[in-house]
Amino acid sequence: MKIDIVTIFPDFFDVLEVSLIGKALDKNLIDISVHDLREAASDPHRSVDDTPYGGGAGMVMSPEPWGVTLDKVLTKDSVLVVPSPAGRVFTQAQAKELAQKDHLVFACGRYEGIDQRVIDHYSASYTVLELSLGDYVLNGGEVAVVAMLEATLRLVPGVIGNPESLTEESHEEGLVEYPSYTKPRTWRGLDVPEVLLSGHHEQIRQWRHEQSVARTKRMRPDLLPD
Ligand code: JFE
Repeated sequence: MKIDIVTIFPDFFDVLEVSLIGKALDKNLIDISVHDLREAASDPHRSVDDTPYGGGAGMVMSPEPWGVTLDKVLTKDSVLVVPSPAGRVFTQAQAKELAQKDHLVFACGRYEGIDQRVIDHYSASYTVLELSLGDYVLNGGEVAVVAMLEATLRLVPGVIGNPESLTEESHEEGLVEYPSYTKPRTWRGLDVPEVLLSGHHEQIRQWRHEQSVARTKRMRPDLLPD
């Protein structure tokens, strides 16, 4: 999979060189290029923003540097992902879809966001996904892209060390995870639930499912059907 990221903070993506994604890069399973939007700025000050038409606080990212950069990076099979607090919420289902693509391009906005015509222009020729990480406001798209990439790339075959942990996750789809325990058997007076020490695999499977359902009801009732 090829990934291009456009940002005014290229250093932000140094974090992708560590852990799981770093190893996938070493194995050439994925190829990530980070592009500095300011290289497409035409003035000596390399400005990429301007005041908003209609007034209001803050600045808006100018369309021209985006046009210059995206025209170079996009190819016929690209999917353009634009993080935005106004986008659809990014989900595990979205991560699974993105993991199937050959080419992802991420456009990281800053300030109050990108001139809407950039999204409108590329939507005529490409799949453009405006995606939110959740219902809170970040200062820009970079943190959202790191999270979306981690969620997506761990689903690309070969990226994750133990693919069994992926199939196990999918068994309990629509529910939150059951609680996990490791040694020691007693810690600060708290015992590991007896059933997990029993060796009765069917009972363990059933207990974990019950825990998932109870936790989902308590923590994430929005995930359960009414
Ligand atoms: C950008 C900003 C105030 C945007 C009207 C680009 N889930 C999520 N939260 N925040 C973002 C995503 C996000 C994504 C891209 C971004 C925030 N900002 C800051 C500030 C209003 C904004 O949009 C700029």
